[in-house]
Amino acid sequence: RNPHVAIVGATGAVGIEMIKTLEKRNFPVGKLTLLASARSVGKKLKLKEQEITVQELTKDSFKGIDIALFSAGGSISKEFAPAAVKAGCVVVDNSSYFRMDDTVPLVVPEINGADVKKHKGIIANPNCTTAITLMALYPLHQAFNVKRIFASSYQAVSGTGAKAIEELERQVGQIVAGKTVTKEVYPHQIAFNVLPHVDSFLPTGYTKEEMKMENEGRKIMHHASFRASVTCVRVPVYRAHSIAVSAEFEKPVSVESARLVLSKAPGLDLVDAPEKAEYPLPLYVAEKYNCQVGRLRMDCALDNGLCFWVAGDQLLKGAALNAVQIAEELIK
Ligand code: 2RA
Repeated sequence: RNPHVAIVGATGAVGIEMIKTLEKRNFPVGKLTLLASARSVGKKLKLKEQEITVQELTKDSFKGIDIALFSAGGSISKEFAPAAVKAGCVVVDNSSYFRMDDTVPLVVPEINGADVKKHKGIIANPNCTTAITLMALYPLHQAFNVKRIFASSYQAVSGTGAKAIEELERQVGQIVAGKTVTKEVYPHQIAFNVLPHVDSFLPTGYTKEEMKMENEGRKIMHHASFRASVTCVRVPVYRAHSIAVSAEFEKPVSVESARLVLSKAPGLDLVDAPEKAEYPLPLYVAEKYNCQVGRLRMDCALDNGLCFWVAGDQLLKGAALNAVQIAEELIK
């Protein structure tokens, strides 16, 4: 029989994309259960013209459910994922809570899809910035053995959730109308600004978000010595992340050899003709499944390094698409 699927956090920005992605990819859903907090109970969402009413998430919500896609924050995953596993469910968790747990595979299917089968009930989805970056970095690693990267991210407000998307929209309108700008989500105005502050600061001066690239990259690429120095920046873009990367390799790399590797990489399109002003743009990569890479050039400050620019939809490859692809691996 087709699996009974639940989505925890169904009314959030990622949850809604999960429903759309299940439908668009014709995932064989036997039944869909939508779970959220009490304030969302009664809302109706559609899967293939079938209207489904959101139910309140409880510890008993998982009876008879085969796969539960979680995207409701780390505290909800911490509290409810074990109960879901106990009820016989396999959890695909988009939060950061279980990512570094040794018993939990952390998976980008195009990279380490085989790790899905090692699960003990929970499989973690990587941070969106990590997933999007690795879609270009991993093929290059396979060919040239990456040692370390230096990167800066340009992260869409969708990464903070629906309220942040609304904040950007509201602030732009307030500015255009000459009104006072109001802030509810970010510590500073995000419209016509950039914030070098994603997630919380650590004693080292990096943020938690910035360290995810190295921590998660090591686990996903099975590359324990991988190093990444990253600055994560929130930018006034709705739903696609972009990352500027300088990567240093063990084996000699060239733009031509890198281009050849990237042109064959799964889930990635090479958009690299700067002379024609063609390079990945977050405004246009939004709502696409594939990530895009461009601006390839030899790094002028590294002995054997390559610079590139990679962009991808934060709600899709950064979250909902990757989670559904993991679910697809589960039912293979
Ligand atoms: C962000 N990567 O963009 C984090 C969580 N989605 O805010």
